Amino acid sequence: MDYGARYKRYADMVEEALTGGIETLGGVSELAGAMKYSLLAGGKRIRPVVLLAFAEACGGNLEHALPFACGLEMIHTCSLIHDDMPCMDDDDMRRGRPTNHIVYGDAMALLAGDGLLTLAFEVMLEPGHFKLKGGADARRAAGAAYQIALGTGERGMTGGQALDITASCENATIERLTATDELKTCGLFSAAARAGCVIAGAGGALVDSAGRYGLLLGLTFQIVDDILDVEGDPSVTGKTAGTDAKLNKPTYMSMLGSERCRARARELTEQAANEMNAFGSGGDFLRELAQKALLRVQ
Ligand code: GRG
Repeated sequence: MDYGARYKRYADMVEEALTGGIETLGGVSELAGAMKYSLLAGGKRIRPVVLLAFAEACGGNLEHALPFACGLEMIHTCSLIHDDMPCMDDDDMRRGRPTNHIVYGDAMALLAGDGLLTLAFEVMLEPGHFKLKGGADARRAAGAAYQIALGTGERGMTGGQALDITASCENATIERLTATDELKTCGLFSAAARAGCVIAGAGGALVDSAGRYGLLLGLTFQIVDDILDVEGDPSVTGKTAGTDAKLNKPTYMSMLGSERCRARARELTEQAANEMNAFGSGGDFLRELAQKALLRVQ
């Protein structure tokens, strides 16, 4: 199967599972509507694709991995909803449609994020509640959920976001920016890679290589995101352009400029691809995925 077909196969599995499972909600219908609005708004589904690909590269079962892939996408969606709110980046477009708080109001958007964050752990630990088969060994499942919690919280994405909101062009250094993104954006990419290995029962050295791959891919991804914020076409990115400059936020673009950003992203992509050597030919898809992350700005 070629790269594109394989990406689509993983992304379709996730899309179908999210679409079927979200219908199990509805006890509080406005909240369920707000959660569904953002979760099923499209998106590349790259984090769950990475998780499923690592599970397969380690010889794991995709049905066992799917609840974790879905959970990760719910957490990512929560982070987008909260990131767009007026108290954070104050954005009005996301995934090609008005942001959650524009449609549902701030309070309901906050709760939609909370609902998705907690639903993620419910689905990972009790897949049947979300119409998924699951079936993973309980110790592996706890280990994968732990990796995802780690990448999400203060030691991961949430910690990175806290550094991000206190950053300004006045106190910016490239080291501080990198340290921020290693948590904020790389937290979930690393968690995806590590959790995919853990659910498949892979051991220490592979999990560590996967974690480094996730970190390098996450940094590449953030640099590309920064370039697109300046140069991207909103009809393609689905987001308003120029948000970072409006907020006077330090970014790779503001600090390095377009050419050096591209060179840095190419270097990181090479390093990420090298981490996949530990997985032999099982790592081919993920090697290509790292290279494709760059294509969005080439
Ligand atoms: C969820 C516990 C919890 C906390 C949230 C608000 C926040 C804390 C973190 C913000 C993290 C954030 C939005 C980082 C930016 C990462 C990024 C480059 C997002 C864009 O991801 P894509 O391009 O988007 O994968 P799609 O729409 O394709 O899914």
